[in-house]
Amino acid sequence: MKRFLLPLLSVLAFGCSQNESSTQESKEGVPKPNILFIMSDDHAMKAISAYSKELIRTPNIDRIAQEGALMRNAFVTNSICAPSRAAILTGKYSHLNGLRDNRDEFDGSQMIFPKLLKTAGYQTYLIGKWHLKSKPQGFDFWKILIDQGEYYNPRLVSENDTTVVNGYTTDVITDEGLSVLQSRDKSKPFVMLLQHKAPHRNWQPNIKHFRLFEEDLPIPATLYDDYKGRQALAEQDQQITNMWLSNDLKLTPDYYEEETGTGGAVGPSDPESSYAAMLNRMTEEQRVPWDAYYDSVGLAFKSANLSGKELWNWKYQRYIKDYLKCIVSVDENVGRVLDYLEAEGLAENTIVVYTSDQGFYLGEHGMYDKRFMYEESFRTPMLIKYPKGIRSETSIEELVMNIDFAPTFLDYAGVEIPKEMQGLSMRPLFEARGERPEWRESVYYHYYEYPHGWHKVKRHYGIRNYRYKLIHFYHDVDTWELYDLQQDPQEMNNLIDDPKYGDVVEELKAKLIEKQIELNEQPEIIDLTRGEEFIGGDRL
Ligand code: SGN
Ligand code: CA
Repeated sequence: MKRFLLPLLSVLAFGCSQNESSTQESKEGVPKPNILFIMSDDHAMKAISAYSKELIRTPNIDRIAQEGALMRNAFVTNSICAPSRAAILTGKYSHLNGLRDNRDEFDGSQMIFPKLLKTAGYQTYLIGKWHLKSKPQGFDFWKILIDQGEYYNPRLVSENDTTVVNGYTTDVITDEGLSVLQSRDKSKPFVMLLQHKAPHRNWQPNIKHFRLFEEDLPIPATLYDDYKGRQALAEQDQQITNMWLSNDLKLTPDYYEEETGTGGAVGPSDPESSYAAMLNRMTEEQRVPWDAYYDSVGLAFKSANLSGKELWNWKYQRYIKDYLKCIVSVDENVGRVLDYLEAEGLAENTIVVYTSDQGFYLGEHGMYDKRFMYEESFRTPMLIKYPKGIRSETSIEELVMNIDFAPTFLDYAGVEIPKEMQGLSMRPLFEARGERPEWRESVYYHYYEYPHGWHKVKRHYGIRNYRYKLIHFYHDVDTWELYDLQQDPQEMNNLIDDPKYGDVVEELKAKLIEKQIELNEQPEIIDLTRGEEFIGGDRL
């Protein structure tokens, strides 16, 4: 794959502001940009109004696209938390950075972009969710949640101590980030990873947002999908019907006879105790309004006495409303950070990214969670602004990936992109005028967390180009799926056995092998004709 070497001075075309406080300059005399990488957890594109106005308004997140670029086709390499974070840091796929699923521990000794920026004179900061198990390396300062973290009064760990900070986590993480920026060494450029817990399961909103979204929200067209022709989809355990009344939907046992779902857990689980423990974390001041609100929800639920499809719809509405309320808080806090950059005169020379570790199902195919290579979780939101280098209201259609962040940041910082990075700098896409630069024509995907992970999503890998998607599910199944995304954007019709598409399948299988070879996915042990025997990239 071609890497783009850019005329470094082209950034000058956008002019330089006088009031920048980063004095460190690249060799060419251009001030190195600051980098503020804001990532939330499980934020679906459909829940950002720059992409879709169907569910929510996110004016602050949208500002990033208005003042910069909206990436319309952004994908992850492996749609789950820790693997996605490792891919972003290293610019490499899971099979090369060694972190395939949430059970793995990140090898922190390897090359990651913050380390390279640190060597180039940057101050490097990490605040918020980390989830990589090993201690962060390459940061001048870090303060992180433990594992998934808590929504209220989170424990925050730094090099020297662990503290419990009172407040709502999205606010707390932002407060921490802003206070670090305020006390930074102003003679150096900075890179900060500001990583929210929200809107991850179990979607606990901030008290001040309880009363939002009182009206019911639209039901997705594929909520009642029958999974015909898609075996792996039929065998997953991440259906909204299987959510817990307690820990997901926030009813105390006073309001129901018995739990109605599996929650997608592997092995024994006790959602009622988890919910009780979560409530016990709260202060009296938080708990009183919490109980008042969710008791009213519980009472209404009890008197409605729902079952079947009505119960299903009720679960969907409960879920989506809490999820969106969590996003309102993320959006407000993105606004605080953007305002801070402006007030400090930093906005001009700071690259600001908003993204998520992956997409999420908001009822599509009847599901929540992520993991599948279907569009809703394979895609991720990506908005990038950099007034000096990216024009406002830019819309990019090329297939970009989360492994492209690292090379992009290095490129803008004037740091050489290591050959081992598999992503591409997105800078040529931003600087293109008229003719489009050469770019990848397809994206490769590989998911591994089965059978040991939550939600029973089978292992699979596949390839997607602008028109088609080919997926192979393996391990205890051996099934292939083909989608024509132009005809069937919701991926309801698996065309793998349709003779009309025989040539397309053959061509995509060849491209898939080509991709695996190009990405060093141990092609010599990948046998595409067999499922159970497949061991490429599998350590188990
Ligand atoms: C938790 C969730 C799962 C979720 C995983 C991974 N269960 O285990 O639903 O898939 O995290 O999420 S919960 O009941 O504990 O919330 S990830 O974003 O970290 O990959
Ligand atoms: Ca996640």
